[in-house]
Amino acid sequence: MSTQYRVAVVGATGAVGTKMIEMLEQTSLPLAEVKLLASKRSAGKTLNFNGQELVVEELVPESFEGIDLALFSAGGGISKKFAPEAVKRGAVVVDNTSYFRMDPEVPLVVPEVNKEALHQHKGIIANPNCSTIQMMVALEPIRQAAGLDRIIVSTYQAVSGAGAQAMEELKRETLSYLDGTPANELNPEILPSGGDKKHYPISFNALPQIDVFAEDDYTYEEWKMINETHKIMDDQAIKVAATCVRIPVFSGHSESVYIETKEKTDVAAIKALLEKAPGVVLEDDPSNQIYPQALNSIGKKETFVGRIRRDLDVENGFHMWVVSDNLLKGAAWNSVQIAETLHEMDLLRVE
Ligand code: NAP
Ligand code: 3JM
Repeated sequence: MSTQYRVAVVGATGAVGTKMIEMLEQTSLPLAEVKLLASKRSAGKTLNFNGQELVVEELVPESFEGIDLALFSAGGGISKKFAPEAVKRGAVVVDNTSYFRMDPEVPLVVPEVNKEALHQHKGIIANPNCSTIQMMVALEPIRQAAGLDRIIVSTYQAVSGAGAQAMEELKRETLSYLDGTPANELNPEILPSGGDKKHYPISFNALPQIDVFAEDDYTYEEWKMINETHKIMDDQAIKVAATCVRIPVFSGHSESVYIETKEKTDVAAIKALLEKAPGVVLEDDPSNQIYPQALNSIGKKETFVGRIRRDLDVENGFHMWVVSDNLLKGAAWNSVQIAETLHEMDLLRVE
């Protein structure tokens, strides 16, 4: 096929947007044009794309005239208002925010797991939450082989998942604390959640709150992991509980995942499955202290899995450690991978 795509990146100056640009520099998609969009504040700024300086433009509905593919990561409010404007003008939208994820008309896709759902798209495809994506990549091969009855996950999430300003906050607080400023004088302004009333230091801390609190005292981030797992695996019966924690790491989300399979299996079988699973790198050699680490995941597209052990009390219960670059597989790479998959399936168009 000779089509070349005109692509818009919405939120191009952000933590996710800048990684979108890097992923587009590496993509196999044939590109005719890349348009960078952000708020009025950034209009006129330039960003490098494949050695070329591109000027950032202010996002307006007309930005999408002539655009074939729009990658959104500028917050739910922007997606709500502008994704329909993009579709109206003939663009396919891959949206990184939570705004459309649970809409039954919108496929929620991790290509390694449920790319067939792309056939149902009506112009908008949702990219799942970063913490959900890496967990799905690790668990889908096990679900296919032995079924999944229950998942209990605790996350150790990097600050870059909360945006560029949160990364600055971690840096400022760390330097300030090491310079002698007491913890109660660090003046946090963003974390744990920009949208909540109180703010706490992230430097030298662990905050068991990501996004705001919701039903049953679970946070929205925890509800995202629960609801999105059901939708992506197309199984409402999987029991899921999540505890999401922010830690003072810049990039790379880590997760302690406990599962109970429906059928009998063992550690050796799970390792053999993950060894050949798409998008997974098995790093599991305790005798040589080999296991996934957040620092090593930075810049990589894969999900790293290790520390696989049987539960000592529950038959068919297993524990593992799952790590991935939250800005890549958790956001920018999964979005560009969705676009590449749409192209391969001849679905990168609005009917
Ligand atoms: P960020 O670093 O704060 O960047 C926000 C981006 O949005 C910037 O480019 C900003 O442009 C742009 N923006 C803000 N207000 C805008 C407006 N009124 N019009 C146009 N552009 C506007 O945040 P981020 O970490 O990149 O995250 C962006 C969004 O992506 C999040 O809000 C979230 O919904 C989504 N996200 C998804 C995942 C995932 O798991 N899939 C992970 C992280 C984030 P300026 O530079 O002009 O302000
Ligand atoms: C990750 O709308 C907003 O303010 C964005 C909040 C946000 C989200 C979200 O809900 O879209 C920040 C960071 C996410 C996400 O991926 O769910």
